[in-house]
Amino acid sequence: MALKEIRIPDLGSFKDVMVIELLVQPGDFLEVNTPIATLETEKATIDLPAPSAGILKSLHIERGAKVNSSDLVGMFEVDEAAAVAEPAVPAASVPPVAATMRDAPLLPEPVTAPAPILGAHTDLAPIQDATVPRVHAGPSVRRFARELGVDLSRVQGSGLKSRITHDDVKAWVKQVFQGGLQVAVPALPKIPFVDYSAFGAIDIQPLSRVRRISGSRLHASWVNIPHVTQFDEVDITVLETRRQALKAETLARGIKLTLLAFIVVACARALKQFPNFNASLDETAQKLVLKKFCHIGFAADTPTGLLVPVISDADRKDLFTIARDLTALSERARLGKLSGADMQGGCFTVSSLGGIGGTAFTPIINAPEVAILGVSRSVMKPVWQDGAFVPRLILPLSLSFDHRVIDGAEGVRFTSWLSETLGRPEALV
Ligand code: CAO
Repeated sequence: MALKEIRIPDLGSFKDVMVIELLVQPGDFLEVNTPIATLETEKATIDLPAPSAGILKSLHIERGAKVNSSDLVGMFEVDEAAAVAEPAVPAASVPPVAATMRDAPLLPEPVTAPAPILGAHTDLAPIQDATVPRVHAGPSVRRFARELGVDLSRVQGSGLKSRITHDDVKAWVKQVFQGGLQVAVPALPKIPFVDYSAFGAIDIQPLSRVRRISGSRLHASWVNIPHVTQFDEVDITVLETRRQALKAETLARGIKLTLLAFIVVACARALKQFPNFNASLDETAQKLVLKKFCHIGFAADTPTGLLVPVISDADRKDLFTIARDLTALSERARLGKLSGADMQGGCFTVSSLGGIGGTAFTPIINAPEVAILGVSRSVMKPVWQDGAFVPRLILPLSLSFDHRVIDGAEGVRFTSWLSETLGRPEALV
């Protein structure tokens, strides 16, 4: 047995190279090429391999230390007889560390370049290119992860500068085996609860069931769907004149002909023209589900909270049938008498706040639908026509859509088409 020094190999022009991970400890038996530590320059990370087999007696470097060529790494005990009998590595096959580092690609930020390790397996699964630039781990950690089939992009690094260490990989695997690992989704920051009773009198009310359910659905839609809202204005002067003219007659038939009925008819036709608006995104299969039916939901403000009853087959019903459905469903919603079936299968939603007020708003998509039309209060506005300002009744529209499915151009084509259609109400009656 002989005590031998392990020293940092020639690092070429690299100075003060950081030790980012220690992979062994005194007392460990090292095979030839066992990685002892991972070093990092601004260009690459590389493992420092054991020059021959033996027992590590002492370590003279620590994590975070800066090292240079020929610095003492540690002492290890070598069985010289065995080493002579079985020369582990032909000296010529050991590249100087500096050469490997020079070969590493020059990339911004601390980047891990896969460096060759002597004796490394050649039958390992290739590293997924897409994950390489994103994870920070030394070559031996990468090799270890590949041997275990661990996707390093899912492992949280606890090492220096968030490097992934061997222990992180082991802990991840352990978690998987214990069944405690959920898909790593970055948690949303929590809003801290403030106890307002410390500042004055308060009242506490439990959330209604409807509010709890709609709240979590709205939240899911808001955080999962990239919303875009397109605003537009529609001249409904002619439509409103027509509606007023029909009102008495329809009332006599027990039908309340509201503006919303015209809008639902126009939307049903728009969905035929723009089938992407009558779709749902199957994210898992990366497919679009296009519906050949047309059920339109409308937001109803009820004492217990927001409900969305659905008018089935709106594309096959005339204006008056839709007006009747709207009245009946709104009434049932307010009385809390909607059945589950009354609120299912919607393809598109209209949210009208026009009876209350407002100039515009950004409605949240009723997922898994891909678009929702917000309607605000119509107002008389001066519009420039044929060389003069004329009073016109203008209805503001706010169309929110899922940008993964619908592009901005298609969004504005949809609102323009709606605008034109509502401007010519004869076609809707
Ligand atoms: N501009 C101006 N006035 C309007 C209007 C508009 N866009 N829409 C309705 N009005 C006025 C009309 O004067 C109407 O009366 P007439 O039809 O007799 O003229 C009056 O408001 C009442 O309308 P309504 O509310 O009875 O009927 P509706 O069809 O417009 O709406 C319903 C029905 C159920 C959609 C509505 O009552 C409702 O609940 N709206 C709230 C929706 C909501 O909360 N959306 C937000 C969801 S996201 O938080």
